Amino acid sequence: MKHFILGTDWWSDCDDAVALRLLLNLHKAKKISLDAIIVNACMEYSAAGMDGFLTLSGVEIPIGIDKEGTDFYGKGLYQERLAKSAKNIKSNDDAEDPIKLYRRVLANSSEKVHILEIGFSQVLANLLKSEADEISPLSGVELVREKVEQLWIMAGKWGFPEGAKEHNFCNNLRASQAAEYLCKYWSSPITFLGWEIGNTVITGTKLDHSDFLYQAMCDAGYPNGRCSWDPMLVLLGTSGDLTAEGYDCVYGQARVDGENGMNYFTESADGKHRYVKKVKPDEFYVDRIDSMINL
Ligand SMILES: [Ca+2]
Repeated sequence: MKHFILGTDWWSDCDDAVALRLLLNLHKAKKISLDAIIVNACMEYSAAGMDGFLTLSGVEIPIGIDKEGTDFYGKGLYQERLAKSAKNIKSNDDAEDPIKLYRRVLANSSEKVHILEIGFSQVLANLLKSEADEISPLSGVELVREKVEQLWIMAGKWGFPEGAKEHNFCNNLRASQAAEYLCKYWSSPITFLGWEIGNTVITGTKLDHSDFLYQAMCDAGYPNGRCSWDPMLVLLGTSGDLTAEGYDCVYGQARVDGENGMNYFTESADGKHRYVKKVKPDEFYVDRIDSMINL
C-alpha cells in the first residue's frame, strides 16, 4: 500500500476540503495510507477545523501546522464551524511542529512516501533546510532523497513560454521565495498540476446537502460546486497512473522567480520535473471526482 503525507493551505478556498474528502475515502477504504496532514496557512481555527473534519470523517491522523503562516492573502471561512466538532485539537498550539512531523513520518517509514501538496511551499522548503536532529541523523535534503518517492504539487500555470503567475506560488513574498527554493533543491521527482488543469472542472455539485463537506463549501461561498485544482492533484497523486487518469505530461526543469512568483519551464526529456496536460474532456474528471467524494 502506498503511503502519503498531505500538505494543504486549508485556507480561503474549499477545494482543499473536497480533496481531503477524496483522500480520506481512499484511506478509509485501505487503498492508500494517509500518514500525516500538514496545514501551511494559519488562522485561529485552522488546526481545530482540520481535526473537526477528521473527527466527522471517523479517522485520526497526526496534524502539523505552520503557526507562522498567518501572512497569506485571504482568510478561512469554513474552519470555524468544523472546529466545533474537533476531538483532539482545540487550538493551533495542540498541533505538532510541521517540520518535526514531516521528519518523524519520513524517518520512521520503512518504504518511500509520496507527498501531496495543495497549498503553499514554505514548509517543504523548510523541511529541506532542516538539519540532523534527535529524530534522524539525515539532513532534510538527504531525508527527502532517501524517503520521498515523489512530490505531487498543485501549483503554477504551465505551458506558457513567457511564464505565468499562480496563487500558490505568488500569494506573498514568502510563498514565492519558498517555491523558488523548492524548485531548485527538492531532491525527488516533482509532478506539477497547474491552475489551467482544474479551473474548468467543477465538482461537488452532487453532494448531499446534509453532508458537512457541502456545508463547508457553502461557508466558503461555493454552494454550486468549485474548481477542482486540489482534488485533481490528490486523485492523480494517489493513482500515480497518468494515462488512466487522463493526462499526458511534459518533462523538464521548473523554475520560480522568488521576487514575484512567476513560474517558468525548460523542457528536457530527462528532466526531474514534469507538468501534466489533460487529454480528456472535463466531464471525465468531473465524473471521476464526484463519484469518489460522497460521505
Ligand atoms: Ca489549496
